[in-house]
Amino acid sequence: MIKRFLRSFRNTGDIDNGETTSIHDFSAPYSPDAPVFEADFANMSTVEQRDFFAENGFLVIPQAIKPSELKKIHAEIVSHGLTGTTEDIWKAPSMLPLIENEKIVAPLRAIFGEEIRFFKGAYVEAPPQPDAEPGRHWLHVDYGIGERDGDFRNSCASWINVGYYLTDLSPRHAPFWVCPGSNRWYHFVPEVDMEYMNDQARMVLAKAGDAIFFHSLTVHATSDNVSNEIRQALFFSYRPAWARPIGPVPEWPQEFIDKAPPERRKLLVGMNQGLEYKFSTVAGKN
Ligand SMILES: O=C(O)CCC(=O)C(=O)O
Repeated sequence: MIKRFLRSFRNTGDIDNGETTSIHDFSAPYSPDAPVFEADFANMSTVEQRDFFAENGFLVIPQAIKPSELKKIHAEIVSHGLTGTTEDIWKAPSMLPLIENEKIVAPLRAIFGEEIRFFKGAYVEAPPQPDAEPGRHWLHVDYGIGERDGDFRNSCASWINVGYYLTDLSPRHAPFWVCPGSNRWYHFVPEVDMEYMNDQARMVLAKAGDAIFFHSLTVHATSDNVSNEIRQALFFSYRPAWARPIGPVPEWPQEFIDKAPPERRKLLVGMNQGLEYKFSTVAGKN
């Protein structure tokens, strides 16, 4: 199984020949009363959110999307035919303001400083498999995924995935799993088997409209959706502006930038720029 995992991530074919697979083919059974991580996320100040994230490598932002906006997003997913896993999401207008959503941008700036960039957005749905037993997928970190295929977007020195959950998670609705504090463990290499950390993994049961931040070096996993409903989520990726990727990445189309309001535009420019850029902000503000 480890060989299959490595091959799927590395995509080199040099480990052995044969069928390709993905991290989603692995499923470690878990009991519905497996440990759930809970904290008073609703009452954290921005500084407390920053400190919680530094300590644990993840953070929940309750109600990052208002119920009225969530309703619109669900309707547009249907009317614009979003399905499976896709980055072709901007035809649905309700997706656009999520980029500069103050509920997530304020804690992102507390964590990374004023100058942040938005570099990727994707819609991901997990179809229902009500007859299956719940299973957690492979523990992994997001740093560097795609690099071997020439997609350098995940290779920034430091970045955060913001999962916007559009469905209530439960032990049967593909809960998010995380190893709290794994962002501060420096001994593992990305893309290797991390299943020995199994006993440290905790479920996080976001509600529809909540966001979960997870750092590119935080060990985490998704899981099977054994409910009767589709599990829908959006993953939006942000980095500090200084942390440019190690290879060339596409810029956002000029038209996309030109049409954006000022708050969004700031987040979309200079995808290939990094430390050489002259930043206007002062570090260590908080
Ligand atoms: O589906 C989820 O909750 C987490 C997704 C995930 O593991 C990832 O984006 O790397």
